Amino acid sequence: MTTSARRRRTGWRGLPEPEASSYEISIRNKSEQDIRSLIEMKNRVSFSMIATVLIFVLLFGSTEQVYSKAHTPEDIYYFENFNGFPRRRLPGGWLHRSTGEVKPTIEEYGGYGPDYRLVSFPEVGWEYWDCWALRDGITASGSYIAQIKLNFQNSIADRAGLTIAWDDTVWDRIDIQPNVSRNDIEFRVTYTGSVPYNLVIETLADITVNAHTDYWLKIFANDYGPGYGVVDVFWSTDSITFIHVLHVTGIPNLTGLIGMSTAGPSLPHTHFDDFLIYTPAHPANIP
Ligand SMILES: [Ca+2]
Repeated sequence: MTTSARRRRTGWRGLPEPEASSYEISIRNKSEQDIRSLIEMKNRVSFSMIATVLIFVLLFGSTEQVYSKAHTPEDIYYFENFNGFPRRRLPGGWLHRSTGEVKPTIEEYGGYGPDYRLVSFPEVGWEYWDCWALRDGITASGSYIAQIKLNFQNSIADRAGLTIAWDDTVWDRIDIQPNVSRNDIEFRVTYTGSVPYNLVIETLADITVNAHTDYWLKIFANDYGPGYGVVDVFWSTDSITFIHVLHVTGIPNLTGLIGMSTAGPSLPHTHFDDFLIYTPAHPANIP
């Protein structure tokens, strides 16, 4: 756990409590709204659980007291807009990995100054130089959410998206990457361990992927034991309304680092921004 990853006590819906800094509050509110909208979208929190929590609230007066009495583990909540990193370099605190010589760097796009900074992965044609930038120090496991904003700068190219469950010793991973030429989201498991598994990828919706268009890719991960991981993949054009695109079961492992990546014979020049990891102390809040 690094210092930049913030641990917080939870509110009654498993969302992070406010902090003093207005800068962080503005970011937090955006993400909280985002998380809340998705949680509401899935809407599988049982009424009985809500009723139980409300009873506790009434009994003890505040959620802070409820959870401090119960010694509940804290959330991990991490949001990164990359605005604080210097240009032309890899962002600090991120692991860079590539099967070739691809280097993502911080760039400014659409204007000048920190507000326009993002992570840019370069275009590489016909080399199979897959590339990853992984947030170091946050090993997600159990139930968690990850989200990235991405914008393809090439219309004829391959894949860019999220990578989860990264094992840095063997590069085992799950790459969840929209393909800008094929108009779909590819879900690829690279696993060298001994756990038997039966991966089933169910496509629930068709999508269109255009270049020079902002998209948000979000995943819900739920680990029901070795070989029984489940990931649901969502896609949005406005960060508010998400389409449920993939339901994947039989995943061997969901524990590991999370980051962004490009892949394929033709690596797309891709802009990534607004990266989010959220692991709630109360996984029941994640459907
Ligand atoms: Ca940014």
